[in-house]
Amino acid sequence: TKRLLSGIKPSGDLNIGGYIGALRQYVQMQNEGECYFFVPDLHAITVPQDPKELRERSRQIAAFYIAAGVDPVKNAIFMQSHVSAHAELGWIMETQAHFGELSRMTQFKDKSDGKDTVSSALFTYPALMASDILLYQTTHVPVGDDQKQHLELTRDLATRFNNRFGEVFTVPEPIIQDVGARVMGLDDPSSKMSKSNPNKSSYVLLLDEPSVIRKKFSRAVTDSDMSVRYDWDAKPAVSNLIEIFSVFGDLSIADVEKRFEGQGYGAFKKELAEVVVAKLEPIQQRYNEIIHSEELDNILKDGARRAAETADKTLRAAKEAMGLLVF
Ligand code: AQP
Repeated sequence: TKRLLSGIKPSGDLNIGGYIGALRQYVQMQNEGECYFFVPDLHAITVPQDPKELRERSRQIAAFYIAAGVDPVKNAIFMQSHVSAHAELGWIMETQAHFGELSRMTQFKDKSDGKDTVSSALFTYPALMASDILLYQTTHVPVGDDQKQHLELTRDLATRFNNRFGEVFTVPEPIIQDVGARVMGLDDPSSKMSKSNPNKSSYVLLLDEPSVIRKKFSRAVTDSDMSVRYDWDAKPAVSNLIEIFSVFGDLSIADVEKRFEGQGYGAFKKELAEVVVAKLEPIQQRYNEIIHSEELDNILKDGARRAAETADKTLRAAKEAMGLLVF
């Protein structure tokens, strides 16, 4: 059977990029195998976080997993920091990762670019991500375009470790989707829609109210050509909006183009806002029911217990293989 793992960092409020690239697939994933859905809070703290906000957002992300339809009975939903094996295997994977290969990670380059200081954990982040995946003997990892390189490194580290010390880890395969693999900012189609972007009009949040969603789409950048046509080279901003429409409106790219043939951007953006509002409404409703509930605490406690059962086994095997003393 397949083993799948995925998570969304509590580094900001969840937006439709994370929904398209991750969350919406979770419901489907749980029917395809044994799933681990975690909240990578240890990853979030590789950049400065306000403690109060981090605490709130960690709950929020977990609540969104459930609100989107993940079944907490069938799947483990947990906080990364509640399963200490992540940090421990993270250290072990750092001993296997090379400085040079970590230096080539484009996410590190992007995130450190122009900063006076960055944490050393931002640099070693991919080793921790490898441990997240490898602890559960994950066979498949759904990744957005931006995480492909990290997954490739995870595969290299797993293979390297296995070759040196014996078969401990499963080498995971990526699952990469075509549409929406990389949702771009509404203000700038050359940069990814990102939770930590300080420009609030660059994204639509999953918790945005309908009026805010309408306003954000009406202000989204387009181009001067006026035709709703899918062409990433010539029309990146419009192509990005077409992809968002395609996912939220459950239409193929071609059908979106056809529907707005001969119409300007005004009508397109208006309807785009409506399909997004409609899809988010039930998710927001369920979210509001559970966000402050004890049910959520219990799900996270139970999830951590179940996750640790699997993770601790792998950690022990890795330690033993390397020659760390194990009783
Ligand atoms: N814009 C996006 N398009 C497609 N997929 C996306 N994902 C995130 N943003 C987009 C996918 O969601 C999963 C969880 O991502 P994450 O939140 O853990 O990390 P991230 O990709 O670094 O997200 P952000 O929003 O850019 O956060 P910050 O700014 O804090 O780093 C991943 O599978 C990701 O591909």
